[in-house]
Amino acid sequence: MNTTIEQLLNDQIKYEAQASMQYLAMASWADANGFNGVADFFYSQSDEERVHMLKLVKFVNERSGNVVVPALQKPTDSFSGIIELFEKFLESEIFVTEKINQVIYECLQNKDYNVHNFMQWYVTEQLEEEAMARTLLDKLNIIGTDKSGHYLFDRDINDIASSH
Ligand code: OFO
Repeated sequence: MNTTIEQLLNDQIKYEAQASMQYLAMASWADANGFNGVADFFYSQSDEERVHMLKLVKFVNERSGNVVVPALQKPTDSFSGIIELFEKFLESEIFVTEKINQVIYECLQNKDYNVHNFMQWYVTEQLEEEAMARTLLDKLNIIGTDKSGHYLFDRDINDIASSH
């Protein structure tokens, strides 16, 4: 495997791991602040990002590349409210999409169609996740700071997410 691509895939392992830990911190904050639906949503997002990370680890190993399990930054764990949680969620997904696009770009430059093909799964996944993050943030922006609206959002979030 080309060393640039190998490095980018290792970077991507780190971004997926970082997203997993960030969503875990968000789930835990929501749990501690009485938003049980939001907590379940982020616990499961955290699990999904870990799966994304593992898929990359296994792929790099299958291709006889060298996986470097990364050190991570401490995630943000204090938030002003659930709107900030979802702003952060969208921001994180946009960041990951940009990084995936960078991997795709390098694959094309290096004519590595195998990795390019593998990365298509991430492209599709990111489209869905970004769309879901935007939908949820749009709903919250409509609700604004209304507490009963936040109560209903928390109650309904997993239905909204699963029907997305
Ligand atoms: Fe949603 O970040 Fe993984 O791919």
